[in-house]
Amino acid sequence: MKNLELARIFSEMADILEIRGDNPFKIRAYRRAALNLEGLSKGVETLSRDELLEIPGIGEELAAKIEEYCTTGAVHAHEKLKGEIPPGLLELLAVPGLGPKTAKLLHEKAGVRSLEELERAAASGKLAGLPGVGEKTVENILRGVATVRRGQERHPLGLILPVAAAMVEELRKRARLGRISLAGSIRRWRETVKDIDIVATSSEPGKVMDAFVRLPEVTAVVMHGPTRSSVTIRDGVNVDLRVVPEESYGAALAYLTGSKGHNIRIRDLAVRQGLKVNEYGIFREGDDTRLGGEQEEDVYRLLGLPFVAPELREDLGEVEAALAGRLPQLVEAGDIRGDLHVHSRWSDGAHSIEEVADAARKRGLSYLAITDHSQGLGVARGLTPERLREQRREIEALNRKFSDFTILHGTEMDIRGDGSLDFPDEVLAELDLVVASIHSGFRQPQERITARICAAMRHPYVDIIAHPTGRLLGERDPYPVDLEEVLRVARETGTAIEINAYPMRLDLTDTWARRAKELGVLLAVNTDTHAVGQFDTLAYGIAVARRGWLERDDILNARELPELRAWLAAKRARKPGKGKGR
Ligand code: DGT
Ligand code: CA
Ligand code: ZN
Repeated sequence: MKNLELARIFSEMADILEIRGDNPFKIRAYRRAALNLEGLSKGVETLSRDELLEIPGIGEELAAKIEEYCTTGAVHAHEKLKGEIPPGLLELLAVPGLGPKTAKLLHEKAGVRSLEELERAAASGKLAGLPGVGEKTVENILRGVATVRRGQERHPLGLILPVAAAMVEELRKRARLGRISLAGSIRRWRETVKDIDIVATSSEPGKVMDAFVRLPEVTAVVMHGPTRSSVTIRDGVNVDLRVVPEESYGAALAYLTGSKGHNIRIRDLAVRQGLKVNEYGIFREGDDTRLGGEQEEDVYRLLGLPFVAPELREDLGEVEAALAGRLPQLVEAGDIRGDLHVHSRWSDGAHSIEEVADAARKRGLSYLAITDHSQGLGVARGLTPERLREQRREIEALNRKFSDFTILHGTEMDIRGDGSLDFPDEVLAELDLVVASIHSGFRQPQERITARICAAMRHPYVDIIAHPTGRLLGERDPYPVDLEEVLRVARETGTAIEINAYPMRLDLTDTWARRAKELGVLLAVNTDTHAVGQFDTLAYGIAVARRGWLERDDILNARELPELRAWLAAKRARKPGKGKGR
């Protein structure tokens, strides 16, 4: 499917011609051709010369360029044009409000050849005074450059998914939609995403496009086409929407969900079976008979594969596993029975134990562990052994009130800087469950931090290691820790490792979760809730587990309470260094 690639080439040619101040008719012709290629429902590579000429805006000259691209993979005139301007000049066009005319001016009058030079020139006052460039324009340029920079970064899924879901909901209200879904890395639940991809069906694609570019979140319209549009929302995040025919929806959803690597594997597999899979459907090679594509399941079924969950589609062995009938039965949010890392007002949480328990019960959980911070963590109002005993009495009283819910009494015990534990054994012995984690000494060398965590795991009372790398996405790098060694000792000591569901943490990562399973280490998916709304972040932790190929049996808190209690009792009874990890 070469339509979009060609559209990009033609629109880039128009940009370059405009920067050079070329013939406006020629420029408009390229833009028009690009737009029409975007909206085309058939691949240009399948069209004859006569059929190409039927596309609005495509004459002999452009048709020849299309054919040239289909056979050689490049358009000579495009390559030639690109060679005639400084390569950095095109990236200026990504700045909102900065068109080819201004780019030309900036280049000729201020010698600007790249985004970086633009920023420097604007900041140094070099731009003010250029014809038509006032103080306001300079301000806008600087703000625009910052937006582009941010747009080039990846964004934590936890910040983007809620916005994306809200846009989908709003669009549903404002336009007549058939089916609609998020696609791309968001649908695969990658921990960070570059942009938001949406695919939909509608009998009125034009009206959907109009509604889309007018959504309240939109700060700039990058492209407004008949079936595809692209906008920028706050922080420079890009949102792409495609409306496809009903019969292509499943194929388009599969294509746009990706990943690119997964798509390539699927396409190769199809070719070997005499089939063709693209964003329009699944076809028989040769006579192009349509075999399916309305449902995403069609893609996999027609290749003889079981459905592959979006979270697995990273070309990390899922195609081989599907072929061999060995895909994992992935854990689901509904499998989780309880949460083993929860804070209350007793330390740094916002709600009482009762409020927290009510919220958990309303979400269908049957138990939770209150794990407030330990005494050493003054900033988080950590509990002394005396306060911990008081807390136990409150929990016992609450448990007497419930018939269908149980509160376990735990702690999130600090592993101190010197590797010692924050509570003595006799205090830990009174608790149902001990979560241990690091809150200080992040700058210690890797051996030291690894040794602290491993020493804690060798302690018979420690059940779970929480947020094992301490990272905060986009804010704080992980502390140096040898996770392979941590997992090895977790296996040896039968300690569970946490997948922290808080979307800015999400440590363990998906790849390490998968490694943990490989090594036979049990995982716990916990929300680390500090306010009751945070229970809803469980989905992010489950996504990490699923991306790590985990099944229900790999998750400690997917067990019913009696099995969990049995596991906890067995953990305490273990002789150090003996036995199986799970
Ligand atoms: P991101 O946006 O970097 O977080 O990750 P994705 O996977 O959402 O990537 P994106 O937005 O560039 O593209 C969305 C999907 O479109 C991608 O997952 C697969 C499909 N796609 C994009 N480019 C290609 C391509 O060149 N070949 C194939 N086969 N698929 C592609
Ligand atoms: Ca994307
Ligand atoms: Zn915590």
